Amino acid sequence: MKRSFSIRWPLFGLALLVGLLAVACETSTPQNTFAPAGDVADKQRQLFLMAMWPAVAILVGVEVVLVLSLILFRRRRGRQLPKQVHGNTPLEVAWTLAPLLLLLGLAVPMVALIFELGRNPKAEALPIRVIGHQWVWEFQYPTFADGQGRPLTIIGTPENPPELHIPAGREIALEITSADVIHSFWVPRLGGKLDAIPGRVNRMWIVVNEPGVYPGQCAEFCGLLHADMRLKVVVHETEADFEGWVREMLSSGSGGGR
Ligand SMILES: [Cu+2]
Repeated sequence: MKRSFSIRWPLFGLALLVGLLAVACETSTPQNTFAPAGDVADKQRQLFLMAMWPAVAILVGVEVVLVLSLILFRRRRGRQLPKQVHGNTPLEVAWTLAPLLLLLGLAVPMVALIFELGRNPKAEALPIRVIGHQWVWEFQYPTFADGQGRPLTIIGTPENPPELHIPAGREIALEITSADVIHSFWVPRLGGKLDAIPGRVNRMWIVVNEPGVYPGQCAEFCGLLHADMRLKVVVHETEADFEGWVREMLSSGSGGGR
């Protein structure tokens, strides 16, 4: 009888999938959460890896035992049915205690990290208001005002996304809100997403240690031009560089209130 099913196609599909999966290992991409450039993103990555590696070890361990059992103890001609067993107290106690201990062990550093990430920004942090609009971000620096006392304000357009300038090494207190619908502020290399909700201020702190430019985007579908609701975080090497930018913005009048 001719076989209509060939093992070649599933193998080919598997190889293709593994190849595609391997492409995701590239870490030099601009919005990669696995290439953190700030304290918050780095701690979030630690949290993820702390949960992932034990899970990978358990998956591999269980799968190896499963596959070996399937092969070694499969039904063979002439082989007797093995002795049938029901219940094994030491084994059952072990597989109840082991996950319990593992979870408790993971909970201690994880809960501590979650609290650290969720804390309020420090008093000396630089406050910046982030306001989501359909479909552009607005940034206000309440500590820097123009001649009329209006805060330095940066707002872009969907074609020309705004830049959020900050100094390296200093804690930044972001106060995130929205003027219309729900948006989500996300700069993957600096920290996780936080929703921008009308009528509510969500707070988040970030510290960026490496000067550079970090792209981000709205991460909550907010209407037709959602995909264009981008931003760039520009991190200045020193506080003096940053203040130079602030003065330039205020004197050119491009920054003052809308
Ligand atoms: Cu959006």
